[in-house]
Parts: sequence; C-alpha cells; structure tokens
Amino acid sequence: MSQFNKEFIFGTATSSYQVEGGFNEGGRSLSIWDTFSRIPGKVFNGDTGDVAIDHYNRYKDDVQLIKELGVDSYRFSIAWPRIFPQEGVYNEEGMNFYKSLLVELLEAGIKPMVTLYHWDLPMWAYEKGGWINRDSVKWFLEFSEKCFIELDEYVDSWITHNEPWCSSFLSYHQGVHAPGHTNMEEGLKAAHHILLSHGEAVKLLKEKLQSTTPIGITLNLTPAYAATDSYNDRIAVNNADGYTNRWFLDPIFKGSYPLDMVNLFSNYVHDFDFIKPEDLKTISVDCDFFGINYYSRAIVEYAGNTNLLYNGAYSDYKKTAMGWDVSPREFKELIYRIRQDYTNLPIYITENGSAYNDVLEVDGSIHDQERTEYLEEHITAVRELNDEGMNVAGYFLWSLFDNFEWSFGYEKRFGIFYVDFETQQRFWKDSAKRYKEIVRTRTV
Ligand code: IFM
Repeated sequence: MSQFNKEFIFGTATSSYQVEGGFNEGGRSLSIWDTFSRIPGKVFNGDTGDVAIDHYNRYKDDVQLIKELGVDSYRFSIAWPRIFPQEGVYNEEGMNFYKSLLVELLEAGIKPMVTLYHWDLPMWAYEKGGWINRDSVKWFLEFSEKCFIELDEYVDSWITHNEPWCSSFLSYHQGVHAPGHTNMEEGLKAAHHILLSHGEAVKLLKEKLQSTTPIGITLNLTPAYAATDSYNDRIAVNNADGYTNRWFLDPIFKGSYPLDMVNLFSNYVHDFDFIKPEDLKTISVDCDFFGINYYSRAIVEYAGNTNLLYNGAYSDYKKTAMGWDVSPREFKELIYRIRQDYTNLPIYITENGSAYNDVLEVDGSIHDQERTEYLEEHITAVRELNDEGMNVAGYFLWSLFDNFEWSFGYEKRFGIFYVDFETQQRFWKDSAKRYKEIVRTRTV
C-alpha cells in the first residue's frame, strides 16, 4: 500500500460566514448573506449566520482541535465586511481578528491557506451593483491589497475566489444564493468581473507587492455524464459541462470563453460588451497552483424547454444527504481531464466532503460510517492519482465543523466535528478520528 509523501498537505476547511457568527461584532457591517438569510423562504428554517458556530469568539479552542486532529494546514476565508465595513473605510479591529487567528495557527504548527472571497460581499458593495458592476474589481482589489499587506507574512498560500460558479451563476442567474437574482446576463457579468478581479489580485500580489507567497483560484467542478448515448443527451452533457466547468476553466487556462456557450448564451444576453479586449489576458494570468472543490458527478438529459437544454437525470449511485452521487471514480476522471486539457500546475483539492444525517449518541459519540467511507474512497482516489503522477499536492476535507450550509441553513451537516448549535459544544465524529489516523499514518 503506497503512502502519501512527506510534502503532501492534509488539511481541513471552513469559510467565514459559515462559521464565524459575530455578525455585528468588531466593527463588521452586513454582507449580502446577512440580508438574504432574513428574507422568508430563502434559507431553510429561517436560519442565519448571526451566531453560526461562534468561531469568532471560540477560535482559540478551535485551533487546538485542529492541532489535535494533526492536519498540516487549515483553509479559511476572510469576511470582507469585517475589513471594509463601508467603501474606503478600513477596520483595523477586523484585521486584528485574522492576525490573531493566523498567529494561533502558526504557533500550533498549522499552515494557513487563506481565501479572500467566499461569498460574503459587503452590502455597501451590493448596493452599488455588486459583482455586476465593473467597479467591483476595484473594490475587491482595495480589499485584497490590504489583506496582502497586513497578512502576507503569516499566510502559506492565498486563494482569490472560492467557486466563482456559485457566486455568479447560482447567485445572479439561478437565485438560489445571495443576492438571489434570476437573470442570465447578470450571472455572466458577475462571473466575468469575479474572474477579472482574480487576475488583477494575482498581478497585484506578484507584480506590485513582489510577494512569493503562492496564489491560485478554486473552482467547483462537476463532471457531467449523459444519461444515454442519444444525440440529444450529448447536447445536454456538452451544455452542462460548458455552464458548470468550461465557462470558468477556459478563460483561466486558455484565455478565452468557449464559443459554443457564447452562442447559446447569446439567445438570452443582449451584448457581450462587458468583456473588454485585455480582460482575458488578465484572467489567464499565471498562478502557482489550481484549487478544485469536488463533491459529485452529474447525470444529465436533454430538456428542450430549458434555457440551457438540459436537466439533471436519474442516477442509481448511492447518495449523500444532499442527494449528491458518491462518485470517487468520476473524481479521478476529472483530474485526468484537467491534466490533459488544461494545466500542469500542482492541484490542491481545496474541498471534498459529504453531508449525512448524523446522530449524537448519549455518550457523545457519532458513528458516521457513510461519511467515513466517503472520505476513505476519495482519499484513496487521490493516492491512486498521485501514484499515476497526477501531482495532487494536497487535500482539504470539507468541513472541519458542522456549519451554516447556505440555503440549507444548519440542516445539512458536513463537519467531521459535530456541533451542538444550542450549546456550541464540539464532538468528534468517527470520521474525524479516522481522518486523524489517515493523516498520522499518511496511508488510507
Ligand atoms: O458548504 C459549501 C462551501 O461553502 C462551498 N463548497 C461546497 C460546500 C458544500 O455545499
């Protein structure tokens, strides 16, 4: 049985809005998620991130848990409204929170991987048009520059954006995430400005600030498979892949948008003038690594009555509590494809994990066998990929804790630590114990 080498990074991940709470503490202003979660019907059970798992106040104890878990690295994100509660108004107290967290991690021997944007756009930015306003690139740069200047010395690697597909299409086209708009043109503009802000932030760190800290972007990629071999289902799979994966991979790695999708989108979008001539050069700037979040494959079939001509189709795979297929084989196929079609950069799996309906036993144990199997299967896939020379440099389990799962509120538990949301007590699930063993022995 082969082992992970000493350089391989095992980590775990969270994001600011999902764990911090302290929504009105330390000079933080409101984000789009504070507002969206208060709109009846947008989030399951009316849950909000006001308190979340109170990581803002409990971060020291949480870092001790990460240390006990034994992982090499911890990935977290910075809440933009803590740093710039209003346009152009810097909040030192907010920055000090992240400095303290970083110092705590470093003292515990844990490498910090820091994401700049994991969806908590300040309301002041939203009120000026949010990501559909090209000025969002300027606002994001002001925020990034301050974070780079203040925090770069503590940070092991930077991620500009987490899952631009979610912060653009899911948020501005499908309306499932904040701010809840349902307009395809807005989705495309948001995606473009988010990608552009990524490219500009990378240039800022490397060229203006002359930093050598590695920086990259994280995409959520969902390999799509056709329900049948029919010609119609082949169109469906092409479009699903274009909308979910290629619309982001192509500009980042090839410096162009896929023309088949431009063609399809042009049925619904008036003009593409928001894409300026130099933008794609900026978006395809050289990075140091590529982050992939992988959860599941998708099976799709032709649906002539939909804008993109596809719908999700039936699959007989076993499912997580999100209804997502457990699909480690397709995970490997995705990485082969990235290597063949897109990049040789080191890949970090910046998220991978599963939600299940956990039961807290009276003795404080949680026997989450399905999650344990899920992580074993996916980490085995990573090891096999590396045995085949695919250069996966690290794996971050999502998530460290049960937390605010966006429109599902606290209903879906992704953590390897169970959180009692009433008492804020943390409990080791069996999956956390198993992950600890995998990390310690560097074998699955
Ligand atoms: O919880 C989310 C995370 O914020 C982004 N990636 C997917 C996770 C599970 O849905």
